[in-house]
Amino acid sequence: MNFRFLFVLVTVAVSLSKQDEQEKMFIPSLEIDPQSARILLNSNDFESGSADPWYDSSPSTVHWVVEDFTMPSEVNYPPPIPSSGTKYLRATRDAQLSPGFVILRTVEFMALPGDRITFKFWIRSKYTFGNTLELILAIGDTETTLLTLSSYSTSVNLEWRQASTLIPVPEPTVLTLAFYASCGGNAEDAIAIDDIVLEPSDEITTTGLTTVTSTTTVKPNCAPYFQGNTKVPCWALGNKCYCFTNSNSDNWEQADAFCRTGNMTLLSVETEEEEKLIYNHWQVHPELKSEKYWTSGKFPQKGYNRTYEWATIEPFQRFTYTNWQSGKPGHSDFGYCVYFFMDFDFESGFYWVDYLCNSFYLEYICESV
Ligand SMILES: [Ca+2]
Ligand SMILES: [Ca+2]
Repeated sequence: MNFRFLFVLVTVAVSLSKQDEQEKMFIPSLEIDPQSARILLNSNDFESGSADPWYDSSPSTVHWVVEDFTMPSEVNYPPPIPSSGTKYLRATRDAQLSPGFVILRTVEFMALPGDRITFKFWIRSKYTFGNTLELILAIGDTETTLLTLSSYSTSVNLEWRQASTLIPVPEPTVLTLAFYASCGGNAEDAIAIDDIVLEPSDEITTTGLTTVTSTTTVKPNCAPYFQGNTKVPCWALGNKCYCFTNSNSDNWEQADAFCRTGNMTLLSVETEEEEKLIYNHWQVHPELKSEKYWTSGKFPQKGYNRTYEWATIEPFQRFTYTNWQSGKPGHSDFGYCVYFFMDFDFESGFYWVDYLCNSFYLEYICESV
């Protein structure tokens, strides 16, 4: 059912801080309560021509405008073809292509633990990093940056990309989301957004507001965060739960111990299918900021015919599938562990590297047992 037409509702003021004075004129005239606003955020592909429930609150001459691919405002540099439909939001400049700051906001809505925001974006600039695009979470006057996508701003970016992030709230919270962007004054400079979707966690439904989706795959029990730690988000992929650290930088022993505190173990890559699942997931989650993650792979201290094994639950299993970097492993000695490398530029893909277990500065992935 499309709930967008419930927009007729209701009351509740959108709060404005003084510095938002300039933006007042752009606040939508229909104001709604946070519970109803949540449903409006389910999905917007902009094909209706309306930006609701998102609204432009840009302080400069650049504004978010719904554009049709068949009638681009800047004909010399049209966006890449949308994967579906023809409309999207574009940071649209005046006839002189004056640069400026652009803001796209939601009304206040009720976010629930496990909520995820996913969207497509295209950002391009004459000079690398010339344009910026960030997704911001605002609770009252406190703002947190959820995603920074400015690194995709290059002259050669001709792709719609997908980004996705959890909304890190430990309990139901009224908040707003905003895209902050700056668009330069060169002809090549462009920013566009499409298909913004708010997905609730599978485990959480709001009575009377959300329809429960039925699913044929059996999903593992997977909380949105590792032990409630909002810095370690988790996802159900295939039939396992995986949690990714983002700022721990522990050595292998510490990483192994960390996962075990949540009744998990470090990642074991038993099949190519599992490996691709992890890599594909990592690719569309730019908030996962590391290229190197410890796995449970380790060279044993004792035993006959020693070889690398997955050090999870004893008896440890030898590798049956491998994806070593060319020339690796360089060491077959106790004291070496295995990290999973995924290339930020997506050029060299992903592979495994043997590395001193007592090295720091690596992140890691925990896997359900
Ligand atoms: Ca669209
Ligand atoms: Ca596994």
